[in-house]
Amino acid sequence: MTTILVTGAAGFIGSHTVDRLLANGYDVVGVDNFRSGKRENLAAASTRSGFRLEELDCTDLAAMIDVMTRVRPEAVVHLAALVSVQESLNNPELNFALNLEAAHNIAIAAQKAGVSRLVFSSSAAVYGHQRHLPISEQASKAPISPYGAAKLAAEGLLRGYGTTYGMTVVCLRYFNVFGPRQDPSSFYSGVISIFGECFRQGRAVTVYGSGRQTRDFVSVHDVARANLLGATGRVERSCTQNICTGKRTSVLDLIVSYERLYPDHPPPIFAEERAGDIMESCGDPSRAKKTLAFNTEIDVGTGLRELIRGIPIAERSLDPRAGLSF
Ligand code: UD2
Repeated sequence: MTTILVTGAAGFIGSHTVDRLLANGYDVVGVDNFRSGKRENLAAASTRSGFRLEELDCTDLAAMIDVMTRVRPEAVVHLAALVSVQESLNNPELNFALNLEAAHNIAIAAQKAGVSRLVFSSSAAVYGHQRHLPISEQASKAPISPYGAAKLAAEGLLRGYGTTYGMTVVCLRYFNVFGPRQDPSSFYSGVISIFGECFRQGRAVTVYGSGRQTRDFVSVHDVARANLLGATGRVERSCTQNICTGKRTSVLDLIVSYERLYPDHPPPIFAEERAGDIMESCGDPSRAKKTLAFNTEIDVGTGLRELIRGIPIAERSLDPRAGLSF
């Protein structure tokens, strides 16, 4: 049986990735230290015989070497991270430890265990401000936050280690991921999860800046499928690609969508633009289509309906459809 090790397994993207891998017949060892991950995210996975959890911290190199050499997975999907641009500005040391040092540890441990494939959760934040949209992978990389800088540095580190040690490294630059299980509870949470909570509770949302800033919102179900393809698909050599829809949605567009469902909601409050905030973000998805045969299947409207009205799309998106190499 093929085993995949997933770090950050109890997190938002991690837990969907675990579910997806299990649904496609893989055994999964999940690693999480529960700093931001939640046990309830693994409720379904924990009932499956093919799943095991190791409560460990990726910043602990010895622990990573130990778990990798015990498990000897065919592939590793490294998702453990500090996920908030704002938190990286407030705590750059923690950002360095979780987003760069941990990546180094994972690569070293994976190499010692003879892992042949490593998938890395990079981010659109590596691009910083861009004039030309959609953003292709060749665009200049000019991060404007410690978060984006660490993700870019980790990509370089992992690609270099991959070449040195003969490991295929697949870097996936996620754009703005949203969907069920995204934690809405802090200032550091993703905008869709925060807005959803405010609208449900009848509280006004806060818009930072004009609200005309745009994002390429990609469903977590699609991202989990991209991770599956990155870990198990036919990939010839190390590669880096955007995981995005190619469509732009502004913060104000999001509010309009929510207001249709909650017509009597109080109007938004406008506040100062946030430091490190990118104005326009929209990715070019064509390379992922070529290298991973990956296309998004869920648009932002469908994803929002799932969140707001509880119309499930998870089951449909869990249908195994990937051309797998193991
Ligand atoms: C997201 C991801 C980050 C990274 C990046 C890639 C999260 C928490 N962060 O950062 O990990 O992958 O995308 O591009 O998912 N906003 C409001 N009101 C609110 C909250 C946010 O107006 O209550 C605005 C915010 O100022 C920004 C936009 O919404 O312009 C998106 O903010 P975000 O925190 O959801 O995500 P971002 O793009 O900073």
